[in-house]
Amino acid sequence: MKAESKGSEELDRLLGQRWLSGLWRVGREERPLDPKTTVKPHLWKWADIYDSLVQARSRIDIRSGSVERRVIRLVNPGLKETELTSHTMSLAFQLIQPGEVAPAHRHTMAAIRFILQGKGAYTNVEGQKMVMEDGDLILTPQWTWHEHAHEGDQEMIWIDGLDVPFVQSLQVISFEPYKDKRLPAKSSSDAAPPYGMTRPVREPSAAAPPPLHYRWRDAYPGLKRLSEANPNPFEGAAMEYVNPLTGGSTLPTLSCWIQMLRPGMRTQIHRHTSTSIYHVFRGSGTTVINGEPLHWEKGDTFIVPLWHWHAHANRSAQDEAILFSMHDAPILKAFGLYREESRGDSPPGL
Ligand code: GTQ
Ligand code: FE2
Repeated sequence: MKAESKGSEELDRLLGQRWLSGLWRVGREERPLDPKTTVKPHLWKWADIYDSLVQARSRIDIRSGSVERRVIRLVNPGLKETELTSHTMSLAFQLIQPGEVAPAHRHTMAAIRFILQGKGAYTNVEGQKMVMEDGDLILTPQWTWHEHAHEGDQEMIWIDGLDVPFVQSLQVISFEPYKDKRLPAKSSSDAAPPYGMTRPVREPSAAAPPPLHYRWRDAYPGLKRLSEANPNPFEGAAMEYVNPLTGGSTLPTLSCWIQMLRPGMRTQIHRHTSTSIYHVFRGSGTTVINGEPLHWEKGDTFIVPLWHWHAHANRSAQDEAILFSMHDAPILKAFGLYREESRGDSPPGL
């Protein structure tokens, strides 16, 4: 409660005129015991996303140059004014047609792309051309030049995940279009190999570029093996895409995971101060968030806001469920703000 006495009102007014404020004006609601978020749990259905992309395909023309990307963003029902997906991350779907070029630019926001369907498109990041295949993860670290182009014959769709709201909250957004029509690609012999753990031996002054491309064909066998071995009670079999040069998270602000729930698997309920956005790559299941079930199937995307109790279940008795996800946990961990709690049971309804 704010102090209401006449003496303090006068003092508050006086302090206000001096661009000062007494800490007694801060109420209980601004100092909650538990973290409070305006981000709401939500499920976006694939049928709605796909239909929206198809409608945008014919109406949004990226050849004319007035629009640079054919992208549809997920809007959190708790963040209608800003049209953000969460308070730290934004997630979107991008569609590109054969022959199209999404022109080069760079920005202080970092981006990840998880490829959903199609063949023949590539992303050029700083001259390194990466051909996209379903299930691949491709990184665009902050302030790197990037262009997408499509040389194949089927439309391509992928997920874009960015740390836009976080970078916005720090007021450090910079965005620069590339000076030329096309971003030159290095010949494959000049390019650093984007896959795996080897790299060219360099002169001492030359910094090694981080890996940018994690292929499904490399990620899946490890995931499968983990799921047969030792699932984590809260996550099932979950693998984080790491930066092998640092041993750290996928990007400084974002951690990406690929996760398998075996048929019939139910995870235990927990909550943490990081926010997670999940995309259903395969299978179907249910996630209970603060007691409310969200039923998901292939192509759906859902968000678990921070400090919400949640647990996942694979509804099928035969098929594996695979979730791709993006988390803002690296931000919280970097500043000592990551906290996690478990209740050790599964919620009713799972
Ligand atoms: O493809 O470069 O969804 O710059 C948002 C901003 C995609 C991109 C987004 C971007 C891009
Ligand atoms: Fe971009």
